[in-house]
Amino acid sequence: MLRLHDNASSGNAYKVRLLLAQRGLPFERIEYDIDRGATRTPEFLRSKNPNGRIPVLELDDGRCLAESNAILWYLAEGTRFLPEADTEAGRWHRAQALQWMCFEQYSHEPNIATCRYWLRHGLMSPARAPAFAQKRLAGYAALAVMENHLATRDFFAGVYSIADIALYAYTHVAAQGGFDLARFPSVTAWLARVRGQPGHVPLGAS
Ligand SMILES: N[C@@H](CCC(=O)N[C@@H](CS)C(=O)NCC(=O)O)C(=O)O
Repeated sequence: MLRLHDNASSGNAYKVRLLLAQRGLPFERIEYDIDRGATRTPEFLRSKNPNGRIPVLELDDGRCLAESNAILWYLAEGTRFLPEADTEAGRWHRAQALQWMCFEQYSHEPNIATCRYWLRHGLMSPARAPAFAQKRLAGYAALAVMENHLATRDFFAGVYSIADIALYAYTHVAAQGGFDLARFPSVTAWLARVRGQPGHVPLGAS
């Protein structure tokens, strides 16, 4: 059985739990206390992820795959969650899915998820305030990019795909990072469309 090295409040891990649920794939969860360095032990670094982070998907034969979006790609290949490249339109939507997943990792998650983490884990301090303000600005800029794209589209890459899953994970809890989603009506409508997909599970219950 697939094994997910996991943390219940992590949006990166939730991406994987959501796709596993939507694909109906059974899996075993192993919870890590990331606040106490549970993913930084020599054993974890040696056998699960040398980069010391969850999520990690462990296959039946013991191979381990890290990086949430790489895991999504692996699990989505050959399914409706990742467009096929067998037509020009499919090839385009597939590349768009990758484009938005790169955007998520470079422009969205480092800002919105980090603000959420700092606020929820009691990590705010006067020394951190300038970095927080900078991430808040960059997070709002990412939300504005999404708003503009979604103003004329239902989903990020043509149809519902792993690009939507990747971006949903931290956008739907952006308020926990101090972001006001009411400013982004197209993003808010898209969140509802994603929640309405068959097999959707919420972050807390997945
Ligand atoms: N780019 C990675 C980021 C993974 C990541 O930052 N994981 C966090 C939890 S969301 C973690 O394991 N933190 C524990 C640590 O860094 O020690 C991904 O998308 O999977």
